[in-house]
Amino acid sequence: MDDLVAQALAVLRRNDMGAYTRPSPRLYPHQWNWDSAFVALALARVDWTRMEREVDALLAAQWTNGMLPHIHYHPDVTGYVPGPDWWPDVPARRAGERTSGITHPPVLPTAVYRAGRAQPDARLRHAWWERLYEPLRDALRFFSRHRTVPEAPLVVLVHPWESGLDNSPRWDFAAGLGLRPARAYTRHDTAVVTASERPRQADYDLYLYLVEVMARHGYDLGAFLPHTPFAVYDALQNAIWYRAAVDLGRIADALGRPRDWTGDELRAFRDAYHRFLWDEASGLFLDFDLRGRRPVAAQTIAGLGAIYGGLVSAPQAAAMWARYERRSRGCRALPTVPPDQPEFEPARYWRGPVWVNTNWLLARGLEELGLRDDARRLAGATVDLVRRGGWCEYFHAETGEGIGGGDFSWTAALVMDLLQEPIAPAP
Ligand code: 9WN
Repeated sequence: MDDLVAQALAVLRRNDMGAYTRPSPRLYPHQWNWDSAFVALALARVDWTRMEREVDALLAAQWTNGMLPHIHYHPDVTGYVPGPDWWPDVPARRAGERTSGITHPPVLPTAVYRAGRAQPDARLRHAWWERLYEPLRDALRFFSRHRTVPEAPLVVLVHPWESGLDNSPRWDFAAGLGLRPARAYTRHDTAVVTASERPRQADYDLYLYLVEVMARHGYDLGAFLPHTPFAVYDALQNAIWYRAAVDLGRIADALGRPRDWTGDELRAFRDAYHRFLWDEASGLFLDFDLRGRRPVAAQTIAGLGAIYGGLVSAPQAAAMWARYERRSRGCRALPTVPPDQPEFEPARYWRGPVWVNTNWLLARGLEELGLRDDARRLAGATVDLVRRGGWCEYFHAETGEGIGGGDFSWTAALVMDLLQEPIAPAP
């Protein structure tokens, strides 16, 4: 086994909580949704049984309406804010499960598709896909049925944490409103990581304010929409949803089931994605603020999400990619915010640093579109960054120094994936 793969696996083993892999030892002790999806990808090739357990633990948090929460709390672990007491009365399918009341980018169906492909025994693969098909379908359907408004099939993001890119400059329009939760709280994150690399106080105040609004209205979009300042078509969340629906369709084909989203439905989604989100001036897709009825001006890596989603042609993807890369000169590949943006901060969380998961999404997206040279370059740069900077949560956009939480699971998992399923050279 490649030395780096062995080291990555050791990180995952150190974070193994039995049924799930915590994202990082001190910062994130519970199970997070898209983190576990990334971890499953890596485990599929080295420990199929443990991988199945990881996915089962995540699905055990599923709600009656299909939603897969962003956090599945471990009942015996404390020290994360907000804990489950901030999310009362969650309608989990399995009584007694403690979860958050929002969801996360739906990477899981795609991870299950890719993990299944890595299983050489077709009988095992099919049986596993068969067992997971309905919970995964319900998790995606939740977005279509409970997170849309009549004007479009696009899904509505209701909390910055749901985007996975918590303090992205895209959410500054809401963080600037000065909203605060009624309940007092003490942050846990800044006791572990230096405050200058984490979200600001105003961001946290918004996060917890929104938690209270949602909990008060039974976590139901229809009920809280008039009361929230935050309802957005997120360009990345929507791209991830689309990719997941396509990949679930591939699983359905393999199982001989009818597809749950027809070609016409997916086309309508794609049209709406372009109509609402494309920004010719920046060559990126921008988010759309549903309350303010306007595009969110901030330009970030989320605007390239369509490359992962397969929502653009190869020439459009190549042009978007080349432009973002050009704008990012002087940075490691690929900063989460281009350095020409006024909000760029090279060491602060999702406001500039390089993250392995956003690089992975783009590398795999470029690969699928046939842009293999670009995909290989990005994958190579990502592995090098980690080889030099360590198994960190994110990397300083200019120096490449590893920062944030240490022993970070998806950094390990996705480097493993890139090394174990390398992108083939262009023909
Ligand atoms: C809030 C676990 C999660 C990731 C997110 C990342 C961060 C949590 C936090 O950590 O969010 O959900 O406490 O900051 O932003 O993408 O899933 O790794």
